[in-house]
Amino acid sequence: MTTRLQDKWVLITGASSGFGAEAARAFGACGAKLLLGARRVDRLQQAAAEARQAGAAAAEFHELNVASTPSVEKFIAWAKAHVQSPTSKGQGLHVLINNAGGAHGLDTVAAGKDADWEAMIQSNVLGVLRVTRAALPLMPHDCGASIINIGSIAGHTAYEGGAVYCAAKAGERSITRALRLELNGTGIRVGTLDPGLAETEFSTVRFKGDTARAKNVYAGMTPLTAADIAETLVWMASRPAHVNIDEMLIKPTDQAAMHKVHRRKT
Ligand code: NDP
Ligand code: 8X3
Repeated sequence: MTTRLQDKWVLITGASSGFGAEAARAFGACGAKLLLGARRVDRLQQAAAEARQAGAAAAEFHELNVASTPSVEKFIAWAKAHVQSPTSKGQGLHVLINNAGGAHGLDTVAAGKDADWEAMIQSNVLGVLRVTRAALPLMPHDCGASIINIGSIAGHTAYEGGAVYCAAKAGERSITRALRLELNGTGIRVGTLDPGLAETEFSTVRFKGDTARAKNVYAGMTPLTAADIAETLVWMASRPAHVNIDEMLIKPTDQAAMHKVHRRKT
C-alpha cells in the first residue's frame, strides 16, 4: 500500500526556488502540510502561496540558512512547534527533504576561491548534517517516514572546475549511506535523488548572476525541469513503507553521461 501524504508534515530546505519550490507545489497537490525554509523569505512566501493553491493542507515558511547551526536550530524549533501542536495529533515530521545547496564558480583547483569552496561545503555537506541532526527527533518510527537528500550526477563523476562541488555531492552520498545504516531498525527511510542537468537557478547562482552563461549550459538540449524532480520526490516518499529507494540517478535523455550531452543545432 502506498504511503499517504495527505495531512502529513513535509519539511523542504531550499524551497525558495528550483526543485524546492516545485516540490512544495507537488507535495501540496497531495494535500501535505509544508514547512519551507531558505534565506529569501519573500520567495518562500510565494512558494507557500503556490503550494496552498495546489492543495496543501498547510504551507508555513521560516528563514533558514543551512550554513549556520544557530539558524538551523531556530528553524527546527519553529518546525517542532508546528508538528507537535495539539491540532497536529502527534504525527511528527513525515518527510524531510534536504535540498538546499548548489555550486559556486567553475574554477579549477589552481584558481579556486576560499569563499566558493566554503559555501559549497557549508550548504551541500554541513547543511545536510545540521538539518538532519536537528530534525531526527521529530521523525516518527515505523510509519513510512522518509529522509530524501538531493545529490547530483556530480557526486558520481568528477569534472574540470567541479572539484569541490563534486566532492560535496560525493560527500552527500556517503552521508546518506551512513545515515541509512544508522537508522536501520527505526523504519525511517533514507535515500538520495541525484539529478543530471536541470534548468533552475542553479547555473545562474554558479555563474554569479551571469544569465547568458547560465543559459548556455542547456543550449541545444532538453534539460530536466524542477517539476521532473518534484514528481520523483513525491514518488519516492509515497512508496509503501517497507520500500526504500536508496539511490536514484535521474538524467535528461540528451545526457547519456556527465560528459556526453547531445546538443541540436539551434
Ligand atoms: P536553485 O538555485 O534554484 O535552488 C537552490 C535552493 O537552495 C534555493 O532555494 C536556495 O535558497 C537554497 N539554498 C542555497 N544555499 C542555502 C543556504 N545556505 N541556506 C538555505 N538555503 C539555501 O537550484 P536547484 O533547485 O537546481 O538546486 C537544488 C538542489 O539540487 C541543490 O542541492 C543542487 O546542488 C542540486 N542539484 C541541482 C541540479 C541542477 O542541474 N539544477 C542537478 C543536481 C543537483 P536561498 O538562496 O533563498 O537561501
Ligand atoms: C548539477 C549538475 O552537472 O552541473 O548538480 O554538476 S552539474
